[in-house]
Order: sequence, then structure tokens, then C-alpha cells
Amino acid sequence: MATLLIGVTVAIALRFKAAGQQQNQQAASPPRPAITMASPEDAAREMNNPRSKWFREAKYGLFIHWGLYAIPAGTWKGQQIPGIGEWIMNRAKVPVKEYEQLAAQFNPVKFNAEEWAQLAQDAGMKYLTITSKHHDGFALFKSQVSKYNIVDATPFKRDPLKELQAACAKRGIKLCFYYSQAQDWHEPNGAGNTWDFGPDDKKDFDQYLRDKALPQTREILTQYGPLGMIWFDTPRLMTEQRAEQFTKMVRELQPDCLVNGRLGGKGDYRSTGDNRIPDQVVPGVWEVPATINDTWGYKSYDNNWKPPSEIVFKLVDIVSKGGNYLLNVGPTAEGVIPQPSVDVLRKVGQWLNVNGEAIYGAGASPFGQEFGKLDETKKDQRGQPVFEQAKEWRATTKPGRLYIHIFTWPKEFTLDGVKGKVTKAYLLADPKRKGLKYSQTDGKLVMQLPDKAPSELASVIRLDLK
Ligand code: JFZ
Repeated sequence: MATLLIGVTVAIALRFKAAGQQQNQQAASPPRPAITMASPEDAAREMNNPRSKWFREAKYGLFIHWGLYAIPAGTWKGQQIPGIGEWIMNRAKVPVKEYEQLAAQFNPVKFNAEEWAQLAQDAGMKYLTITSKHHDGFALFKSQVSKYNIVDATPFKRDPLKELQAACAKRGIKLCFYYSQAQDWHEPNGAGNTWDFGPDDKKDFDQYLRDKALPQTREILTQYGPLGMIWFDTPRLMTEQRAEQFTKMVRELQPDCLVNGRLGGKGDYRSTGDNRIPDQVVPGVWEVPATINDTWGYKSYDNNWKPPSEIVFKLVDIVSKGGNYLLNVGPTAEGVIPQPSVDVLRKVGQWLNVNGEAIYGAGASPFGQEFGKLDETKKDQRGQPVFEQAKEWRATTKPGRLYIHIFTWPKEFTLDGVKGKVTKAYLLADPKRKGLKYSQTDGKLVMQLPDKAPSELASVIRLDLK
């Protein structure tokens, strides 16, 4: 077990190294699979866990990385710092004494919890996961444990998580908190800050857990009503025993609250690597944490917004493989979610308004051929054949129903391997539910489609089966 943990830690550490070279990372083939597979028993346990029912049905959530790093926004002392924005303290090796001073400038007067929650709702997202404390150690909530928090250390003096609690509750959006349990660059004994405090293996990590991470976890579990989950991250120095202290606390204080897969022990579900989507259906409960541009925390010069078509494709792709999509935006230091990301989210929300029944509560594809195939003539760095992704269509399911999401619109659509007899076929975009012409022999279904695709994002055909 110990070797396994070390292995995982090393793998994650290597990945951090790569974070600054994301461009290169993407060009080369991925060095590791997108997700660790669960045993069939574990996958079944995840799927049958009543606690995760809402999560399995929700499918789509809003991730928000917000904190002091939104002030430098990717630039430190006139230098653009490569890598993800919320890592600026680490990447620029900013001493605590200097970084701390950002707190006195943090005054996000344009922050409006109602607007953020409304955006999540308009976007069709069912949960909202926000950084209550990221690796920089700054708490975005009122804390008795550490003065380094938004109420005590900033001119703003408000608790945005309290405001979000009310705004989310009003709209039935599950509120979830990201909490960096291991890395805390503000604390002498927290993991990660080697430039101020020396190597991690010389630290009294348990002291940090006892005096900050655990008591703050208690605060977020007791001061904000029922939470959908706590999203722990980067389990450096975490052992199973250390993880157990957190799990025990969550279970005692909020038995319905989920624990994600990055605590350091077994969680209620698993995460893929950031921005990584598996090639095939993955059994069990899992989530893809991904961001709408190339940073999590706001960077003033990252304008690489993914278009709505890409977000819809990724959402459908992930759901058709059995997962959830947690999509991130990074608000500015004023408390504003950048308009381009708002526009994208709302577009996707409009698509979901029409096609949501094929996403929420939907199961994975019963097929597989639509995902693409291995190209034996192309090899990655490890000498493995490269997976060539196909993007013409995807499938999701509900009992007695099949949904075909079409991205490349043909005249005629042929589907092999349909189990059951199709009794009706129609486009979700058609309010009249006019039946499409089709013929079915054995498992082969041939459908005649209208000349023009009803949606430029993805047109969904619902098939009712007997
Ligand atoms: C972590 C954080 O360090 C980062 O700042 C951000 O919050 C992100 C959502 O999570 O980064 C990771 C964690 C795990 C992997 C990659 C990046 N991973 O397992 O591939």
C-alpha cells in the first residue's frame, strides 16, 4: 500500500511539473490513462451508493476557482508566470509575507451570489463546487481557525460562501466545497511550500492537519447547511489513516455529503486526470474536472475559451461514457465571471433546455463503436497504438429509451446492434414529436433524417424501444 501511495504521489507530482507545459502535454500522447479503473465490485458499490444518487443524475456541475490569485491574474512583478493561475504563488516562489499582502487588496465588490447561482441554473448545471480554500491557504469563508480568511483579512469583510449557500438553496443547486487538505503554502507544516519552509518530509504534517485542515473542514461542514460534497485535492503526504480522519468527520457531521476521489483514501467516486476524458465507457461513478480555458484561477491573458460546440461535445461524450462533467470558470478579483465564459455556458444551457432529457439521469452508451478505434499504425511514447477518436455521434440511455446525439448530420443514419424493437423515433428539438421514417431488421436500424440538422451543436434523436 505504501509503495502504491508513493507511486500515486510521484505520478501526481510529475503531472504538476507538466502543468506549465500544458501545450506540449496536449500535443504528445497522454502518458497515463485518463482514470484508474475500479474493480467490478467497487464500480457496483459506487453505483449502488444511495448517497451519490443525486450526483449520478446531475451529470453537469459548475466548478469555481476563486481566491487571492485572481489579483495577480497570472502576472507577478511584471512577469507573466507560466502555468495555471492559482499556482502563481508556487510558480513564482512568492514568500508568504509578500503573498499575504494580497488579502488587504481583495475587495470583490461586484461579487453577486445570486448572479453566480443563476448562471449555474441557466447553464443547466445541477451543482456548484467552489474553492473554500485552495493551496495558497486563504479561506474564502469566515474561519475561527485562521485569520487568513476573507472576512477577517480583507476590506470586503463578507462571506461569499454564506451568500452562495442561500442563492444555491433557492434554486435547488447542490452546493459543494473544494478544500485543499494537504497543500497549504501559507502554513509552515502544510505540504507544498518548500521555498519558505523547506522540504515536506521535514514538516510536522499532522500538526497542520490537526490545527488547520481538520478544524476548517469541520467549519465548512457545520456553517453552510447541507453540502453536496467536499472536493479534496492533491493528496500529498496523505496516508489512509490521515484520510480516514477526514472521512470520519464528514460522515459524522453530514452523512449525506459525498467525498470525492482525491482525499487520499477511498472516496464515493473517482476523478479523471484534469481535463482528461476516457476513450471508452468507464463503469462506476466518476467525474471529469475540466476548465473552460487553460487555467482554473483567473488569468487576465488567457482567452482560449472553448466554444459551445466543444463543451456540448465533451458533455455528451462524458455522459455517454458514464461520467459527470465539472466545468470550471475563474472569476476576476472584482468578483465577475468573465463574460466570454458566461456566454458559452448560457449557449450550452439553451441546448440543454431542449435536449436535457438525454443528459440528466441518463446512462452510458450500449454500443462502443462510435467512440473511435485504435490505430495500430500510430504509436504513442510508450509504444502503444494511438486511439483515434470518432466524433460523428454518441448515445445515452434511459430505461426503454435510446438517445442518439448526432454531431455530423447525414441524410440517413444507420445503427448496428440495437437491442429491442423501435416503436417511435423523433427529434427532441421537434415540439410536435413528428415521427422519423425508419426501418429495422434484426439489430440494424436505418433512419431517414430531415435535410437540415435542427441544432448546430448536437441534434438528438429519441428512440422508444419495446
Ligand atoms: C489540482 C490543483 O493543483 C489545481 O490547482 C486545480 O485545483 C485542479 C482542479 O486540481 O491539480 C491537479 C490535480 C490532479 C491531477 C492533475 C492536476 N491529476 O490527477 O491528473
